[in-house]
Amino acid sequence: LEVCPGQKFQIAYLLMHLQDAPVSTNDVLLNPYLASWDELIKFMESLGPMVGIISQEIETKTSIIRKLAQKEEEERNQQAQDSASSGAYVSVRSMIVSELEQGLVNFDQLTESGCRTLPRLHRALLWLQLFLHNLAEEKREMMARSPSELCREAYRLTLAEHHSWWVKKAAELAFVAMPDRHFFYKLMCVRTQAEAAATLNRVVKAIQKVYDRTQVALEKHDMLALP
Ligand code: 1Q0
Repeated sequence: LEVCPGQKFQIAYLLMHLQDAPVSTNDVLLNPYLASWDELIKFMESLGPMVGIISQEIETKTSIIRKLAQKEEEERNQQAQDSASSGAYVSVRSMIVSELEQGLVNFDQLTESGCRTLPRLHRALLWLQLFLHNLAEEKREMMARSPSELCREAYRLTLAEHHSWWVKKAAELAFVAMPDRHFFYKLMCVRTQAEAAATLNRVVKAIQKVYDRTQVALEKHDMLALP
């Protein structure tokens, strides 16, 4: 994918970060995972203040993991002279193992950990995948529907299940701010639905791989519903 001139959000960068994330046969690197979210924040920022609450929430969640990683790195640097040990927050699986060992994960009540934060981003990724998949659809019935409708529908089928009443209300407000199809075309530097579909389907595929691997890792440790 090529970079689109004059735009902050770059779908090419989003795709690049998503494709950089899978590592070994079943793991996901956290740096590119979080970088994907940074790129999505840029998209949200181009939509204006109505959706500021959402970009702020993503920022909060990514910062929690980054701060834990930083703290862990500082502690590791103080302890080990050999500096050969690699970080706990390199990948999803290394984070899970390390936080369990450190006793950072609480299955009964809310404590700030990477392991309870990741599933929040993970669920949002499922929403995004479904939304972009439907936005890519070239069938006439689907193309007749606005991004705003597609967004709402995808939300109700995925993320909404995990959200409180007031968060759902806030989400409904955000859907209204969703721009039309042409905004998305411009954003991706494409002109037709066929071109949009080609680009979006690459992103959807990349999300799928990241999502599936994260899902398996979280499921294995029973972490999908951490409080
Ligand atoms: C216009 C876009 C609409 C997006 C639809 C999702 C709406 C969600 C509304 C969320 C408001 C956030 C308030 C806080 C929620 C938290 O309670 C919740 C749980 O955390 P906790 O700590 O309370 O247990 N947090 C979350 O669920 C985190 C994830 C919420 C963010 C939803 C992700 C939105 C992603 C946006 C990227 C849009 C990209 C379009 C790309 C187009 C590419 C061509």
